[in-house]
Amino acid sequence: VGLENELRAAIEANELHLVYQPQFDLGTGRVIGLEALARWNHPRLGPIPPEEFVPLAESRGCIRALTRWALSNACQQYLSWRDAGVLDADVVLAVNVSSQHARDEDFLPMVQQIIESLAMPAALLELEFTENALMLGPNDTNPLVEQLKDLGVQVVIDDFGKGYSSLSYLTRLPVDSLKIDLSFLQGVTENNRDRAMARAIIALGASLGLRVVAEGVETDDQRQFLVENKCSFGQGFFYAPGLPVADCTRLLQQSA
Ligand code: G
Ligand code: G
Ligand code: MN
Ligand code: NA
Repeated sequence: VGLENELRAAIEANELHLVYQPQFDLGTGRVIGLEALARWNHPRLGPIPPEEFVPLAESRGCIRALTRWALSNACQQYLSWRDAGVLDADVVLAVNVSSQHARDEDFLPMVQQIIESLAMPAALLELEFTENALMLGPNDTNPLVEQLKDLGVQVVIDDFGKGYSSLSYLTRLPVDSLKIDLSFLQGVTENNRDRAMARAIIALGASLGLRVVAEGVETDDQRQFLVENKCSFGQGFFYAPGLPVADCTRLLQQSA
């Protein structure tokens, strides 16, 4: 009767759903991406946050089921938006991936099977990993990144700056983009140190040729700071939180 059994059943019963947080070009306001975020509305307990049910799935052996569900669901929704003509051709779909999959031999074939069976354009799919997941030892990077690149999908480092890994691994990982952890943006309009740190991370990503996305853009001042410092992309409550499908459709129609 534990929550873990309920989670497995909930995945099968479609009790979970995805919301989509749009990512924007901070200069033009154009939508450039959509990040799928899982939600569980428990019939008795109410909403259970992913910070609770993702670790539960990880410890109870149902993380593959959760990831398979999230990835295929998100791709299907993305393709239906494309078919409806509400997405520009270069809008990407971002899906969060548990760090457990960084060492999971079944993960790569699972991704391949899902994108092939749904005819999802691989280049428009971004998989987000935390930096700790991609770092094996001080000198070893995860071969999964190369394998995913060979499949044609984009690999993104999520929550960048929050982990414990050394910066040198970044130069060895063929990732496509960095998402700056939202903690770095929090103080940029008040505090010189936070500003210096945020600028350094943006410059680091840019100098490595990576696409840099700021997370947690909550104010127009933060947006302006980013634009002035050449961070072109961001997401956050200033624009929109994770939106249910109907609300996201409306936003996409309005910005099309
Ligand atoms: O959406 P929210 O800010 O509540 O997300 C909280 C955390 O849960 C974030 O770290 C996010 O990456 C993670 N998360 C959300 N959806 C998924 C998912 O489908 N799979 C995994 N592995 N993590 C997710
Ligand atoms: O770890 P990841 O980046 O995947 O987590 C995304 C989480 O960040 C989502 O749960 C979302 O609710 C949250 N989030 C998105 N935008 C903002 C924001 O502007 N401010 C804050 N505090 N949280 C945000
Ligand atoms: Mn994320
Ligand atoms: Na993040």
